[in-house]
Amino acid sequence: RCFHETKIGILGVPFEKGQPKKGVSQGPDAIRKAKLVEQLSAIHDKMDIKDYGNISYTVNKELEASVPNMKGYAEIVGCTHEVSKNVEKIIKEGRMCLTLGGDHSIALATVDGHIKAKDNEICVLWVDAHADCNTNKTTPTGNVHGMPMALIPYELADYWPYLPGMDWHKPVMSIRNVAYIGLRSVDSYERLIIEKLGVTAFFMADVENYGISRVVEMALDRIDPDKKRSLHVSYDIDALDTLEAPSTGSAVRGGLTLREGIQIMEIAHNTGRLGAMDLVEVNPSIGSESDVKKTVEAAIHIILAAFGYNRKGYKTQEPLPLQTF
Ligand code: B3U
Ligand code: MN
Ligand code: MN
Repeated sequence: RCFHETKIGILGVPFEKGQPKKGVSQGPDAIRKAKLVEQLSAIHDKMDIKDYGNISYTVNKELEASVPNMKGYAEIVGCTHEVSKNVEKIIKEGRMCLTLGGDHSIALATVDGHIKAKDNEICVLWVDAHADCNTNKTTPTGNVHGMPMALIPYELADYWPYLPGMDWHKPVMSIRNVAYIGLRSVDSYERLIIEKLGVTAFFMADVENYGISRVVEMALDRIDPDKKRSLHVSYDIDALDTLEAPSTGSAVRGGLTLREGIQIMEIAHNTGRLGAMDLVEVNPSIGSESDVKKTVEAAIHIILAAFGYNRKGYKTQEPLPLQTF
C-alpha cells in the first residue's frame, strides 16, 4: 500500500432554520456517532483527520424579518458567516473540508469559504433532488435551504434585494462553474433560471440515459475544462432515492441508488482535486430507527468514497506469502 497523506478537517453545522422540520440539526452528531472518524482513519495509514467540532454563532435579533420571504433570516446570517470563516481557515490549513449539516442553506457559506481559500479557482457539483436556486421572490415556501444556489453565482446577484448583514458574502463565482446532478423536483422559476442561464444540469432522466459515470465526467468537463480548479461537492442526501435515504426533510422518490451515489464520489476522489464536501439534510428525527440507520450509513458510504475508500479493495506492494510448511 502506497498512499499520499490525506488531510481532512471535519466541521459540524447543526443548523436547521433554513427549513421547517426539527431534527436536521442532529445530523452531524448522528453521523459522528456511527463512527465516521474511525472509518475514515481505516482507509489507509496516512489519514490525518481533525474534527473541528460543531460551529457556534451569535444572532443579531435586529436582522429578523428584514428581508421578505426568507424565514430565519437573522439565524442564517449569524450561522453562515461563522461557517464561511471556518471553512476558509480549514482549507488554508491544508485540509480538505468536510462539512456535516444541518440543512442545505449552509452551503452558501461553505462555497464562500472555499472560494476565499482558493482565490475563486473552484467549481461546484450540486448533488440534489432539488435545484435550490429560488430567490426570495420566486420561493414557494420562504425556506432558505431552497435558495443557496441563487446566492452563490454573480449571474443572479441582480435578482436579490440588499441583504443586511451579508456584506461578507460576495457572489464572485460564475454559474458556468456549477453543475447539478440528480434533479427531479424543480420549481418552474428554477427551471427558467436553469434554461435562461444555460446551467449544466443532469436530471434523473440523464442519469438513466447516460449512466452515472458519463454524467459525472460530462459535468466535470463542463465546470472545469482545464482540470485545474478545486472541486466542491455539495451533497444533499435527498439526491438518493427515498428507499436509500428515508430520513430527510423533503424526500423525493425516483432518485439515485446508493451505488450511483457512491460512484459520484469515487470519481470526484479520483480527480485528485476534491477541496471540500458538504453532506447535508440527514434528519435523524424522521422515520423509524432502521430508516435513520439506513440514511446515516448511506451518508457514511458516500463520505468514505470521497476520501479514498475503494470498493475494489486496496492494492498491495507485498508479494503473495508462500506456504512454507
Ligand atoms: N423548491 C422548494 C422545495 C425544496 C427545496 N429544497 C428542498 N425542498 N429540500 C423550495 O422550498 O424552494
Ligand atoms: Mn438541497
Ligand atoms: Mn434537496
